[in-house]
Amino acid sequence: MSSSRLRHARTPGTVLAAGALLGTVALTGASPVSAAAPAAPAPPPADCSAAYRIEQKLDGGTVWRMCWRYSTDSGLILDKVTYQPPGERAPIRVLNSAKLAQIHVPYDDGNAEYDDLTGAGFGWGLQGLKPGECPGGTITSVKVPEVGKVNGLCTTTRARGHAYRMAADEGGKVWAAQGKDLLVYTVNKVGWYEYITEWRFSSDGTIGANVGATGSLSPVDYNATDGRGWPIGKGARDYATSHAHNVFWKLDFGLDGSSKGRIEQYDSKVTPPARGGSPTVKTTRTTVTKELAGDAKNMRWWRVVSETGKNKDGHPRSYEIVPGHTNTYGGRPYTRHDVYFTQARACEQFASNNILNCGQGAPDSVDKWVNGETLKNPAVWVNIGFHHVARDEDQQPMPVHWQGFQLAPRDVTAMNPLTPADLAGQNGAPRQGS
Ligand SMILES: [Cu+2]
Repeated sequence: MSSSRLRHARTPGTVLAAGALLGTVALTGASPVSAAAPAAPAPPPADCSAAYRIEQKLDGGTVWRMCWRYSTDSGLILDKVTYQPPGERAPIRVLNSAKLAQIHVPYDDGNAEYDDLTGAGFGWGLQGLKPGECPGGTITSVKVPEVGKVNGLCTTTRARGHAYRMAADEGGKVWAAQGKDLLVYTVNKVGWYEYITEWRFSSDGTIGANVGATGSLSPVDYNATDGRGWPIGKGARDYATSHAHNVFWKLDFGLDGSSKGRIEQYDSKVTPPARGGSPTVKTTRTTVTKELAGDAKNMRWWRVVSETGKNKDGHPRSYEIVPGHTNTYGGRPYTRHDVYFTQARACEQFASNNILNCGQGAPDSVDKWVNGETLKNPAVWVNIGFHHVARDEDQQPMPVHWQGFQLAPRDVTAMNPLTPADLAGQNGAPRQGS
């Protein structure tokens, strides 16, 4: 944002914070009927002490478990994320680790460019939250090096509307359920901007990762009379400089407890009818065997497939990457692509301005790490960009602008994990006629 922005020495390494015990959040409202499950053995506790454990039972009986930690380089980090839908005897590991991997903010006039995580003090800017900012939830104290304890981690639940609805063919019965999400979030202030880092875990197995930008426009960037900004004050005055927020996340999948995974890319080609008739669509699967810088495209998607775990239908478990709206920023090699799959290396943690030591002369951005290695333990990098052309409404404070993506379960369970007991037999082609 400006040279007056907080600058900190590069401080690699992660510091565990001491926090208050996180209780599970009380649930209100009726839960839908869940599929009858045999009495399951008590799951092993997550591999972290109680102070860093998050566990939440949601509608239908789905339980999410994870460990959290806090780093002044990355902010909030979630580890050992497991999903246990009703009917599963044990938690299913989804992610070994998930976190932000950079927020790159270049201004349109070329006069400023920031790496908010590793170059502008994101992690030190953790904000304290009042109970009203974490409705119905628990605020946990986070120890931030050089800053002290901050009541900065919110864990709560939020209604998301219908989980499903289905009317019976006859008899008027309706199966319907209302869903609830577990939300885990922090707010970090960088200069005048404030970023809400939000993780959302749904009872149907979906994970949402979003960053919400709010706070204030940079007060030193109101000089865009060169056509690269927007007038925010009265008349033709106070042109706020346009800029981009390129947000990167890094995901280390651990499906069914293994960091080995296979990446698949799917593309569908639509052929309009030559004469009469109907359009047809052909979908092809490409296994991504080597590191890839991938570009989002209409009717293209990727999934991370477990090499070990299968659901009860015998299908390999996987998670699909579902990007939200993005402005792909062509200005830097690392912002040019929407997703990167790299063979995991411990020193490769930030999409740009990587502050860890990968050896003498080693490149420090994710695009360079895509160099032909065979993908066996893929690290998944998601880049969602927002080109911010300011508007009058951005004062004051700036309304929250969200950008992010989802991870959707694909064959993790053999059926809808929330299937009511009386529909549990409807797996596969339905019975025809009567
Ligand atoms: Cu902005």
